[in-house]
Amino acid sequence: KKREDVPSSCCLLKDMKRIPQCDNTLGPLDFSKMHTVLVDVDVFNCGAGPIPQDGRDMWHNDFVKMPFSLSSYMKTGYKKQTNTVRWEVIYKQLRSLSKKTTASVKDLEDAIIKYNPKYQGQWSFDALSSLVKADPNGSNYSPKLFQKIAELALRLPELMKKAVPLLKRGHPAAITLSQTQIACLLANAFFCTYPHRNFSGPKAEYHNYPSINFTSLFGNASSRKKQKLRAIMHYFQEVTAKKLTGLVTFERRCFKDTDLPNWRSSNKKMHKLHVASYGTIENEGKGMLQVDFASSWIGGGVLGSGLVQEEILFIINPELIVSRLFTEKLGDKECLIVTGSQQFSNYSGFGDTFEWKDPHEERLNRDEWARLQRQIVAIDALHFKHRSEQYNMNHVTRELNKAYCGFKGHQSNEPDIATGNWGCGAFNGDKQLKAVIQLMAAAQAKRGLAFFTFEDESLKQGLQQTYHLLVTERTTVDKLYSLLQNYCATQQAYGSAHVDLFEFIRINFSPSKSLL
Ligand code: AR6
Repeated sequence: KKREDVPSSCCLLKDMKRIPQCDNTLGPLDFSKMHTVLVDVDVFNCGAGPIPQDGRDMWHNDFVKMPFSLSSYMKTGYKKQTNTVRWEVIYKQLRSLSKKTTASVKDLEDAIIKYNPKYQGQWSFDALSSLVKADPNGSNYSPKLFQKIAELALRLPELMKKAVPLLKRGHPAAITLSQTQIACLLANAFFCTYPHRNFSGPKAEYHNYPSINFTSLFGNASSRKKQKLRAIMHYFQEVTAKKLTGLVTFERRCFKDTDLPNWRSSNKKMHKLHVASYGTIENEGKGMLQVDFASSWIGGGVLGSGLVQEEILFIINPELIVSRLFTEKLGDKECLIVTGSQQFSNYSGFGDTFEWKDPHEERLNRDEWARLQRQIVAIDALHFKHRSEQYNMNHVTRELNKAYCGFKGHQSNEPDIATGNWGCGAFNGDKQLKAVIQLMAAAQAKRGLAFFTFEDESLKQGLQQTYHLLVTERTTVDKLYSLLQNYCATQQAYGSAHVDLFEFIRINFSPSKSLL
């Protein structure tokens, strides 16, 4: 048989279920104890668009500490130091910057340092300067851009009247806000205005949260930084020039032990699978639940030098970056689902070859809550320093549970899932093992998988054959689980001599006739 003729139980890409086909009615937009809505729901439900919900500032451990809070002070003055409300300083700086006919990177730096004086001489802006200087046309920077971002940042007190809750570990909760509110929050991140967010280390108040102020994106010039900044500049060009109409929801899902399957005794069979070596999660997986190969610190190195799957996703959909403001580090049984974020940029390459290509024309429809029909789930795989660490059932079970948290839907009619080599790049996972783990989690969650191998042709063939065998043999999840126990034991026994998991499955599960 030719390789292409391998028997396959897989389905075609066109047979995968996408959001528009799911048609789950949402009903009117509503808030609850678990769902904070930062726009006025009555006005929104009347069709008058998103306007900010009234409320008051909360300088409290359960909420984002806003730079305009009257409780946020800083010391000003030289000889005689006085306490000044932080926003007064920020306002003065950003207002005068926004009025300038030309604003340079140095002007931006001077403004930022005025309300972050501790970092004078420490924060570098060389990546931003080299972008603006070296390539004024191709950089997506335009002479008035910094002024426009400053104006947008200054609207924070007017746009964010209601306090933003933190999505804390162990507490399932959701936040819905408008794209305009997100743009304003990100403009503040760009100008590094968030208080208490520049320190790291175990004693820092936000030590369990990702960074949000953009300072780390501005220094350490490199070609990666340049490409990332081009995308960010393009985002700000767009959001300061065009009216944004949509909403976006960020939902933290947390599972209790009792919500998790008993993998040892699950009789679920394989669900639908499509495998392709061509295509990407974000393009060919449009309309499906798209997996973000995440860091437990959501967004990973997006504000630093990282530029693999998660960082690229966040750079082309910058609204995702705002999740770093309020999402505590993910625990083992948690995920974050983002519904409605907009893609602003197209790209080519990956890692060092990544390049910002051109503006993305968004063609997705919106749901009843004006959210674009794009749903992304962030699940963080384990990071294995040594590949051999992963052949251990505690780790395998952790990964099964994590994938299940991401895959298990809320409703009966949910889209299929677009995924691929989750945990198998920066995190060093075994592609075959991770593929089988995701197959088991999808079977348990009863959702189809579109699996993009990212040009790995042999993984594609192997996965198709393995899946065909599992389907024809009616293999259940518990059988696969106990096979993985044997597999891990074999791996440990063999030490460095690697045993191929697909081969191991073939030997163990093939019908006896084919073994003769
Ligand atoms: N579509 C499909 N497959 C892809 C795509 C794509 N768009 N991009 C990459 N791949 P990696 P990890 C494949 O290393 O190992 C970040 O810093 C490609 O084969 O991004 O889970 C996070 O913040 C690639 O090698 O994911 C975490 O800290 C493989 O997916 C950390 O990396 C894995 O991509 C997560 O690392």
